[in-house]
Amino acid sequence: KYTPTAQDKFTFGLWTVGWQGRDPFGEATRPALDPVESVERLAALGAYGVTFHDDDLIPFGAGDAEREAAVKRFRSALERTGLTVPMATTNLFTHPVFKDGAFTANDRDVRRFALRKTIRNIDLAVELGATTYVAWGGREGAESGAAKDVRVALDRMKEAFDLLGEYVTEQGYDLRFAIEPKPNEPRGDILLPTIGHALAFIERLERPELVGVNPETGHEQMAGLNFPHGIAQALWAGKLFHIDLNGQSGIKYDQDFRFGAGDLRQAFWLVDLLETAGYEGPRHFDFKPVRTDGFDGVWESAKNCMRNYLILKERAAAFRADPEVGQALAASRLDELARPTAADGLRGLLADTSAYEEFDVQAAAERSMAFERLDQLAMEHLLAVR
Ligand code: 3MF
Ligand code: MG
Ligand code: MG
Ligand code: MG
Repeated sequence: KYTPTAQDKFTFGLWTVGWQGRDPFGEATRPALDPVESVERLAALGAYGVTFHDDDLIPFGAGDAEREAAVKRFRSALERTGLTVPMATTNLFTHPVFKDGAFTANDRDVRRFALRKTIRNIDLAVELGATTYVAWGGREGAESGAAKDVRVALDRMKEAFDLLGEYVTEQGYDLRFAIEPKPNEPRGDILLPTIGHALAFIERLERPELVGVNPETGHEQMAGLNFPHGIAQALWAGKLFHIDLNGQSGIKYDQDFRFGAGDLRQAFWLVDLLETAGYEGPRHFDFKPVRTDGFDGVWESAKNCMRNYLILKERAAAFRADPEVGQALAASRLDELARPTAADGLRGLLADTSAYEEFDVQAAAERSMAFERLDQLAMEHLLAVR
């Protein structure tokens, strides 16, 4: 019943199941995974696709022969399994050369290298069929005040996306960019820290239509924000190009739990939103299998990212289909929210004495919104007791 199919469009980063468990305090607890094995196992679990950073597939600094061999093996695994590559991205954070960032590093030569590294992987991404290119500015930030002139750094960030937009346009690529916001970690503070910052930035670019967002559950929640609300605003702006699903318990380090762990209620509302708002992109998991577990836990958690999504999809659909929920929604006047406030225009509003002069403020203030009943119904559907 909760078995995924290709229609569900579940995708995983190679770096997720491939995470070896290295953290700031401890060494790897698992050996490296061959990308070919990841492709095969994810396909067997019912995934639709895989995504990668250039360095997940081709070791940083590899020569042309090594690069070609790695791509060839990967491509044949994709062909064998039918897995797709809807998205790819660049690692601009692991190598020490990126210690002060990439597109906004103070050093100009590092910025030029970062752009060339990105463009090189864009070519590969397009060859493999990707239509979305994610950009997470992991090291674009600072730990101290004078170290980064943020306004100037944003000029450089804009310059980078303008150049990348020019490149894909000139090449005639069918590829759009998705900026992934994150408030902090690994930098003390990262530029474009939330969905809202990224949306505002995109509008300043030369080709805003080519750039959207790739929000991650845990990243918004690290800032104490409501993830479904952020996703709703991205959808409203027509900018939800991609999404990173995972789990996070409150304002802490980036926990990257499997989807469904962490804030379960936000996960429920998120699935309800994605499934009803017409989002058609991949359901991409960016999680880290806990470092306490061996490969048993890696494949168990990958399977359960998808299973939890499908369980929540069923629970959200049951909530929406319940006639009592329909009544509760009406009692809470969601239908009224959907009505324009002044279809009669400004003139109508100003002429309407019932809107102000004769408005019964007291009566309106006393009306219950009846939200408690509505939320309890949601909770009981989530807990499957209805
Ligand atoms: C870090 C992340 C990144 C991005 C990845 C894809 C390593 O917190 O979420 O994962 O998702 O770089 O752009
Ligand atoms: Mg992350
Ligand atoms: Mg995360
Ligand atoms: Mg991510």
